[in-house]
Amino acid sequence: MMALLKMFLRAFLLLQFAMQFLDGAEPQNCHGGVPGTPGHNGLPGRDGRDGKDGAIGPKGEKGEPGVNGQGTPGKAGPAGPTGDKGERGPPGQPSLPARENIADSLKSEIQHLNAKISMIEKAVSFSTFRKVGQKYYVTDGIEASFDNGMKYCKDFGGVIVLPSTALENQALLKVLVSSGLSNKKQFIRVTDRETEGQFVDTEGKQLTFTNWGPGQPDDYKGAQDCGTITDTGLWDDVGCNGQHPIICEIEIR
Ligand SMILES: [Ca+2]
Repeated sequence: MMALLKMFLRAFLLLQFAMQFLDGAEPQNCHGGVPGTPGHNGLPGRDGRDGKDGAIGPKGEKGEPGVNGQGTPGKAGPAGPTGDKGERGPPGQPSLPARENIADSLKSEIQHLNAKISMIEKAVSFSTFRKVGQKYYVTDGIEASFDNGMKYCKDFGGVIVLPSTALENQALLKVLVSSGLSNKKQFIRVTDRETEGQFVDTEGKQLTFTNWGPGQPDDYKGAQDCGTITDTGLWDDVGCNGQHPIICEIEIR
């Protein structure tokens, strides 16, 4: 039995040797042992380096226009209508120069008021006075010639009275009556000494109002160049050197 097994084994080895020889393989070392079973596959190697950039590809197709794209701003449109005026803002603080101006203005106003008070004090110092608009008609019943009457009134900052409206003429008549001098004609500031028949005021200005009585001015006896007012309110020309009560008008500004 053992002999049979040895023979079988020897035959097997011979057969394998012959097959290797026939396959062209190098003859194994006669002294080598039986080849082992093939090993397992090894692990995958590392990734290689990146390759070079490839060639530029063909140009892509033109894209479609965007939907919400915003263009460049257009030109400014015309100005709109003017808005409503806003409410008045609170008053600002005046600047220093403005405050100085206000101070100067107040100073000037005080001086003006002082002068005005002084004029009023003079006006009301007369026994008869009446406020007519911006003027005071005043009298103490002093009688004088036309020229002296002018000087007298000037001392009080005034002139001989001259009504320039029917209303003022009426006011003057009231003074004439209340002063108790209605039985006498009072001088009014009109004269025709420069040009006979042309009555003007003492500054040579044309009269804007006259109230001559019937037939007046008549230049009676060629010696009547100054005007007076009678107790009816009508005017009459008389001699300038006659003595007549003087009523002054003092303008308060
Ligand atoms: Ca006359």
